[in-house]
Amino acid sequence: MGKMLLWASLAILLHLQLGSSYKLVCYFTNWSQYRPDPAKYKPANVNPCLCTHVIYAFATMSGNKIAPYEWNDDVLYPQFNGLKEYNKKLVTLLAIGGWNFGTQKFTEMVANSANRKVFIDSVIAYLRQYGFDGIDLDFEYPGSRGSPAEDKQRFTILVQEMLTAFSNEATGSGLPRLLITAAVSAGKATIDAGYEMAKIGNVLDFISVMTYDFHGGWDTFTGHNSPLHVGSADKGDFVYFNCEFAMKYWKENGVPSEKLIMGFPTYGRTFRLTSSDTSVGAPASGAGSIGPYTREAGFWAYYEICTFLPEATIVWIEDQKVPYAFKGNEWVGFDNLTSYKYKVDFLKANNFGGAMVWAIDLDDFLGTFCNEGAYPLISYLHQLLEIEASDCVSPPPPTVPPPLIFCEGKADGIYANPDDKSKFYECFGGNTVLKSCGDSLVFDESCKCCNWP
Ligand SMILES: *[C@@H]1O[C@H](CO)[C@@H](O)[C@H](O)[C@H]1NC(C)=O
Ligand SMILES: CC(=O)N[C@H]1CO[C@H](CO)[C@@H](O)[C@@H]1O
Repeated sequence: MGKMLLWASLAILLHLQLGSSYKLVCYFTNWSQYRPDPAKYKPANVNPCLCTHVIYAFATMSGNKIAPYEWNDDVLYPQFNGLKEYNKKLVTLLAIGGWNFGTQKFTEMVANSANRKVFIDSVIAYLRQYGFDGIDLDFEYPGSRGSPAEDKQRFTILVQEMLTAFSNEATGSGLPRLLITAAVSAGKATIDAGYEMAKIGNVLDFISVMTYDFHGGWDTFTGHNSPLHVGSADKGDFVYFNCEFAMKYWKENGVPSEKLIMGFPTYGRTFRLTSSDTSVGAPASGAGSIGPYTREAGFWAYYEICTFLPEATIVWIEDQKVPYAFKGNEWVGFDNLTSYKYKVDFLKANNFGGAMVWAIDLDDFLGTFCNEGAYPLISYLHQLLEIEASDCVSPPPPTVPPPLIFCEGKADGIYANPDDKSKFYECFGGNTVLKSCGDSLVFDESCKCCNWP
């Protein structure tokens, strides 16, 4: 009995000292700064005590060298890396590429050793200049979307050469070696075409599998954005379209499980129903309405979803362990705390290395939309993964802009602003978005649009 207690307290002590070894990797997106208040998100909004790794998305490439995207990236980078003053253990990475970036510049860069060297040298100089701890390669995807088949092997060569160069630089500078990570596809066909899994798994510090976007407005039927398991309705290749399959596929093909990080979306994907069928697999004609803050067809942030839920019908997909909701002809597959719990249990049972979140700015970061506290989804991941943050000093919380109440009790639509003709209101589920006409235009009631005065 006494021995048992001793072992138990030793285990607790060890655990306290070492903390959990899981990673919580959170993406920050450069375009969230352009969303309307209160959804506008800047590096100052990042809670430095929440995640173990934060990744700035995205940098671009010019003449085979890494380069900034935004006019103010050189202002945002230092703010972003300044988060380390609050959390000494926070790891910052700079992501290059992404979906909209396409493949062409990656293909040119990996094509020969001279181009790769120009790229690798520029990355080292750039990361050191701004104080990032590493690079996150978001090549979407080698061997697909216009990238030729041989990019699969060339991508391996790139990461191998990068590791050698980063190691040499660390020896020379005396600084810790820069990290090399990648965000990779969760689609079987794309994986097969794009990655020498065991080889890159040997070199990369960790691999984030993008286990989301399995279904969306591009399909002709409803389906969940990020189901944990295969669904009873899945036929043919659709049996591969789930987190469980993708994570196990990467593991079975030779990547050490603790290097594999599972993707957790803080957003959902929407559809427009075309019949009275509201089930999973129901006919749909493309994406649902754009979100008032994220303004992208087929895509709602968690803070847009939670304001849709009170009047919607919510259904739990039992075999896939994720919820969806519908109202009228709008249908959204999303994640909530319960689906996150199932996913974390799965991740732990398979010894995966942790969770990756796309994206930190899509959670209810102020806590004003969902009334579940700030960052309800990511805070829950932080808790479930037992992230140690005792050394982290929270900075003063960012000032919360006063809520706009114009739309309370009003129908969805566009309204003139009685106080300022250069602006107008957009109402969505009782939420108020104040928009500007821009240039020297004014709001015109007759067309409900911006017009010349
Ligand atoms: C998540 O959604 C399901 C389906 O509606 C629900 O049963 C569950 O309670 C939700 N979880 C939380 C924490 O609200
Ligand atoms: C405003 C904006 O979207 N800026 C850039 C952020 O990074 C992406 C890469 O996916 C660029 O396409 C954008 O121009």
